[in-house]
Amino acid sequence: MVLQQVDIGSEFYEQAEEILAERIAARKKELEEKLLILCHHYQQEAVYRFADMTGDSLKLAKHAASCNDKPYIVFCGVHFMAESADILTGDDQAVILPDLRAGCPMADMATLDDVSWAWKELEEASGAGRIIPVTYINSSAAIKAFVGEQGGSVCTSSNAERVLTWALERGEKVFFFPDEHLGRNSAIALGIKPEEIILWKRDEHLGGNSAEAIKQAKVILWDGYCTVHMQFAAAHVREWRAKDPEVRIIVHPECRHEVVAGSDQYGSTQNIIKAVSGSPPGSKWAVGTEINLVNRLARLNPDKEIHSLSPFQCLCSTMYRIKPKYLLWVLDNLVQGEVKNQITVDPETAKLAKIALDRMLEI
Ligand code: CIZ
Ligand code: SF4
Repeated sequence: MVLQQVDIGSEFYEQAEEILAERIAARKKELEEKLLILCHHYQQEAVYRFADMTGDSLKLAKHAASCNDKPYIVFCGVHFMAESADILTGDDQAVILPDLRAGCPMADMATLDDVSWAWKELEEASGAGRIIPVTYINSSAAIKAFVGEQGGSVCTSSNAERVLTWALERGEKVFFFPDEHLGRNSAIALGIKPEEIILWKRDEHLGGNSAEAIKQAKVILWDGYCTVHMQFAAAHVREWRAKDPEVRIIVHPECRHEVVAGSDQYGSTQNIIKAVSGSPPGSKWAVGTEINLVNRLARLNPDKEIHSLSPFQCLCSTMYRIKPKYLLWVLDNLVQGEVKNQITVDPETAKLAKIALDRMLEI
């Protein structure tokens, strides 16, 4: 069933920001016993300030599962994150996404049909070699279920190298999706030769590769990407180096390899926060990730100089759809006993997807 965001009406649309904030705070108080509000690091401040817990997608999903006395989990993030939370939480907990249009373009670049088709072609072309699928957590529950069924694992941007190592110990090749760049950066960090890493182009026969290239490959990368992190370029790295030799450059591994290679360090959102917050006063940073997180780091670390690596505002526009008016709309409905925008993964898909998530947690 495809859910569509309904019109929330002028009562919410035309409300002033201060009024929305007051009403959200009041609703939160009323629902206190039953409600958990989770906010991803890329959320805007007007929403983030109401979080009971903040974090990356996995930390938030695990936290929701540990709060099994909370029947209402309002997930301020994107669709795949709410799905992961639904998979890990109990049947008596409802996971709610305040605006159903908050999807992740990267996750949408790997549909189950396309991946299953590519898997079939790849198995035929690679001969007897066993292929292990690895999916980044930024993928649909259906894709995670496919991976669970085929003996593979989920990974996050914190553990991609560890999961790749695990997969290469079990098979001859890894099929990694949906993010080409996290896959390439992790494979190169593990010392896999560039000629053993190939790109699978979604719309081409054999992904645009020869059967021979597939036989030689160790890592096969889906051609998905993050529209936000693709905005960071090697030229930005060079410009910062020329402008200020003292600046440390830290980027997310969803950036192109040339950006990661030019940086001083790279890591997941959690690792970026740790590195920047733990650096000595006076440190200077250029950060290659989503602008809401960069601005928050700057505000929380006034003793440091913190900038975006890019001269433009690299905003995740789908995360940005979670606005205070949508948060208030779901809370108002909860007070009246109505659960709006619930994200549910069907039990069979959830069971298989959980196998792939549990494998990651064991690795
Ligand atoms: O898993 C997450 O939350 C994402 C999208 C990135 C990260 O590095 O935390
Ligand atoms: Fe998806 Fe990129 Fe937005 Fe994360 S920042 S939700 S990967 S589009």
